Amino acid sequence: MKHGIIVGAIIAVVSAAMILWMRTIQWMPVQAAAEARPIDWLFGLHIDVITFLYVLVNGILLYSIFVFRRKKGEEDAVGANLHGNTKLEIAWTVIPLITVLFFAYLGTLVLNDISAAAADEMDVNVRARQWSWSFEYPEAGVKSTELYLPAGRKVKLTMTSEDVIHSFWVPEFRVKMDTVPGITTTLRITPSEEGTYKVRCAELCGTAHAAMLGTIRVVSPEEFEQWLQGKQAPTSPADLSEEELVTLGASTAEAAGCLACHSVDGSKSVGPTWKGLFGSERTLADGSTVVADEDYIRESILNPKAKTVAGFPDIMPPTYGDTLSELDVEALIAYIRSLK
Ligand code: HEC
Ligand SMILES: [Cu+2]
Repeated sequence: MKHGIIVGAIIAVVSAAMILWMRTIQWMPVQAAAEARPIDWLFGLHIDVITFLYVLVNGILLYSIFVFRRKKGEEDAVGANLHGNTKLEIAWTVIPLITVLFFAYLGTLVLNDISAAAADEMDVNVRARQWSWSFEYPEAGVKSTELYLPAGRKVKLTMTSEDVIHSFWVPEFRVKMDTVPGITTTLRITPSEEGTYKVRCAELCGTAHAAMLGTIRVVSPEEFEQWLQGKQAPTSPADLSEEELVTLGASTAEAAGCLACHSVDGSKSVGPTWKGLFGSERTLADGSTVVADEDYIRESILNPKAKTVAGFPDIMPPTYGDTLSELDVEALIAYIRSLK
């Protein structure tokens, strides 16, 4: 009994001190979304409980090691033989069970809170692929490789993947959601701090997984509107000059993720460089050769399985026929043609 009171008092004092100390530690990056607050609150509560448990286990352990150690003259003594303690076992089963269930309940409340819909939320579609992100604002008809978001407005991200499972993760927003081929998943974010952040792929997805970063810019609502208007692309094909087509092709190549695998400066990458590609003679995997004219490049984009360049793996995504418009393809060809 005496020991129980002493060790109980030590644990109470030390765990209170450690919990206060732990609360001064900044574990997380800045909170840049409204969703970060309830998540961090719950995380902090976990840390409090974990700290208490750590002190409880180690406090009793250290107290026993020092207070009940073998003393001089006790060399031949034999310790008492104990056969379990039913009350103790019930206590250390029931108390943790209640604690865990309580945290599950809190977790459900927080999850419901952060995934709730808002009346004025903005829709953004997210596509992940090896190894890039692209974003589409369906109401405005705008596509982008950078995710621009107005501060203070809830966005609903509807996500999918074109190849393997990826995961959309922005540490500053705290939230994370897998993108899965064949189905759509949703995630809601209410950015609160203007600034630039990175979306990181959090699901190992192949060679360039670690480089699968996308830029997120949280800006004021006015700046967002301006950006959106500036991005509104021409929808009618063919009435662009060659120069405008090349510029559009360069941004399409970025937006469609081509540049994750193709360089434009002659350097080696996952796929062949585009520099000097147009008009050159290509050797294919089966040993035959073909001249890289417009039709060959169009086929390479829309049906990459048809011909494979010698020395490269046949891994170019076969989905561009579904996602690129005719204008996109024309612009890409013009861009590749311009890279002499
Ligand atoms: C995941 C990597 C990857 C992505 C993304 C990718 N490609 Fe490719 N691409 C390749 C590889 C690898 C080859 C060579 C093997 C083959 O021919 O299939 C290739 C071949 C090509 C060729 C033929 C090149 C040559 O040297 O003859 C063209 C043209 C091309 N890609 C255009 C594109 C365009 C345009 C996009 C974006 C819309 C794109 N690729 C996206 C990997 C990729
Ligand atoms: Cu990925």
